[in-house]
Amino acid sequence: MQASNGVRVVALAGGVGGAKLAAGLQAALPAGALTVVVNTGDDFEHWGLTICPDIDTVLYNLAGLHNPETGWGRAGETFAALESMSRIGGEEWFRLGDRDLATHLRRSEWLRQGVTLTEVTERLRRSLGLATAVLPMCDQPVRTLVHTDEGDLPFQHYFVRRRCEPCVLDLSYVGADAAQITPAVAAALARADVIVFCPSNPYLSIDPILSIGAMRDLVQRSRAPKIAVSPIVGGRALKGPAAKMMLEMGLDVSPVTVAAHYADLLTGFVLDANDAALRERLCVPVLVTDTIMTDLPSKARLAQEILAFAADGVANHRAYSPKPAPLRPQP
Ligand code: FO1
Repeated sequence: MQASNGVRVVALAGGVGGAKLAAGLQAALPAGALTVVVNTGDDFEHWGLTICPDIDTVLYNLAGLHNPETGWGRAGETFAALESMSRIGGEEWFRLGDRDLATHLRRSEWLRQGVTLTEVTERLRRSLGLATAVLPMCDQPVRTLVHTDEGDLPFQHYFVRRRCEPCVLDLSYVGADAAQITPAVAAALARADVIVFCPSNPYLSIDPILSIGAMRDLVQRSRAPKIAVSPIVGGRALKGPAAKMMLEMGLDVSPVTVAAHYADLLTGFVLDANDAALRERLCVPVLVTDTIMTDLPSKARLAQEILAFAADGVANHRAYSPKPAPLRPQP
């Protein structure tokens, strides 16, 4: 679906930080201008259902249905099913609310009928009346496996059951080699005028997306400005284990590490004002601003600033090529 004035933005997102900026971009853009490509490495089978936390967190945030305290799950949620489930010996460590459960039941029913995850997500998006496109990174199952000092843990076991306490040694995205980029994602990237790397965990949310088929190449080859927003502010992650993991993996807990991690994919980087002094250490143009998103107006403001920063880059594209174009050999 194309927006009236033609601008098309693709956001790569996972987790609560990604969902927040997706909502901000939606508010800042014409209806239909935004496509969100979502991490599915956090997905898992639970209660006999296929749970897709990052897809649901994006859908709920875009629809304004999310729990504002946690960022995930539904606002005004009840947990009657969870209580009954635990009474009959069902697992209760992953808190599935009653409203949220309908999403998992309906998705699992469709998946069992052979409907692709992309089509399932499209149906859920339409049921919420959203104009923003929400695309899983792929239709094949990819599962983030966390290699820790306590052994290999499926993502949700690390993140929720063990509350991110084990020490992270490495990560694998099981199934990524066999997964293919979907036609919908390829088309969105091909026509993108701006690509935004949301302030998600680079290792848990963005890397799984980039690990799928030709994804990294398509992003790299895009002529669109590619802007990453630091998920690290003042030496810590605003939410989740990014800072703790970076320390455990021997990395500097710094936006500079994040920018270097994305390496040659970026044409611009967004630093929080707390980290303005790091500007000189980045090799791409930098926008320094308040990146803390507490409510919809702050999400929309950040999104507007990112889009203006990208537009400057488009206007003076030369200023954004991180390295000068190679000299053409003289004939
Ligand atoms: N995160 C938690 O810390 N505890 C939970 O019980 C929990 C339940 C949950 C249910 C549905 C859903 O969509 C997300 C849920 N999350 C929970 C968040 C989820 O683990 C993470 O948001 C992503 O997987 C990574 O950001």
